[in-house]
Amino acid sequence: LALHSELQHILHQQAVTSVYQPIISLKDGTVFGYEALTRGPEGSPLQSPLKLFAAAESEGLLYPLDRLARAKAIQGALTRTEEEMLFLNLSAEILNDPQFEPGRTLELLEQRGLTPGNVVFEITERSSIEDFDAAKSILDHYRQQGYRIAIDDAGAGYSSLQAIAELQPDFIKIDRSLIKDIHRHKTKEYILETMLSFAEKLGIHLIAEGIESAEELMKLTRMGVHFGQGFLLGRPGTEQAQLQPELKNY
Ligand code: G
Ligand code: G
Ligand code: MN
Ligand code: NA
Repeated sequence: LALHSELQHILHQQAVTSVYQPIISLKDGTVFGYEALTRGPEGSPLQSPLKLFAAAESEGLLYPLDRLARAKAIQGALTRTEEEMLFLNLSAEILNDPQFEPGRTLELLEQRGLTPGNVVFEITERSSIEDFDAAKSILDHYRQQGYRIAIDDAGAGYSSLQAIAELQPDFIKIDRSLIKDIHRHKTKEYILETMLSFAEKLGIHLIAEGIESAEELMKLTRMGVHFGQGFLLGRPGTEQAQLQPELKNY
């Protein structure tokens, strides 16, 4: 009950904010785009997005929270140029929302001078997609409108490589559990090599998540991973100035 009223309060006050974490091209160190990460109000038990979205789901308020979070993410986006991409997390459950149509998204993007071509929807692989065929046709529909698709947290969830291939994503984001200390674990390296070759054959770009050390960054760059994200390259924040010194020297 307390959670429910906290959520309703958050929705009513539109009290969520977005922080943005850069996604960097490992070839030349340039900013490829930003992932928007939603936060509840400071001091709230629902400040963490994991708690916020879990509560919304169990309280039957996922759809309105998702719409609010996406609107805030677009309004505050750091993405400034035609080339920079805005990565938006999408709960797989949202693909069942009859009201989830990109119409409003499009309007908000246009207000910011952005287009669907600037947007990558990240679908998490952690929870298996229940109605796979329905999800696929919705994603195909978005792709036709110019949006791009990423499979989030890949390697940590349930989707088979076959399922990933069928969704035909533009990007696969490799879960940070696979990236952690990759320079010291041969099995992680072999798994990533396999995913790289798989992705290359299908024309998919890989994004390594959770890069925290220079050793990891060097290894991933040498292996030919296209893009990277993580505390080493930039923490979630609201300013371009968030970029860490490591990156400026990179
Ligand atoms: O920022 P970080 O702490 O904590 O985010 C934790 C998780 O919350 C991540 O897995 C991220 O995908 C998810 N998350 C963050 N913002 C959103 C959002 O706007 N929508 C959805 N569905 N998930 C989000
Ligand atoms: O998965 P979600 O979209 O899955 O992933 C975003 C989450 O990962 C956020 O909670 C963000 O704060 C966190 N994150 C981003 N970079 C790093 C990192 O280098 N290390 C760790 N531990 N977490 C990170
Ligand atoms: Mn994500
Ligand atoms: Na992720």
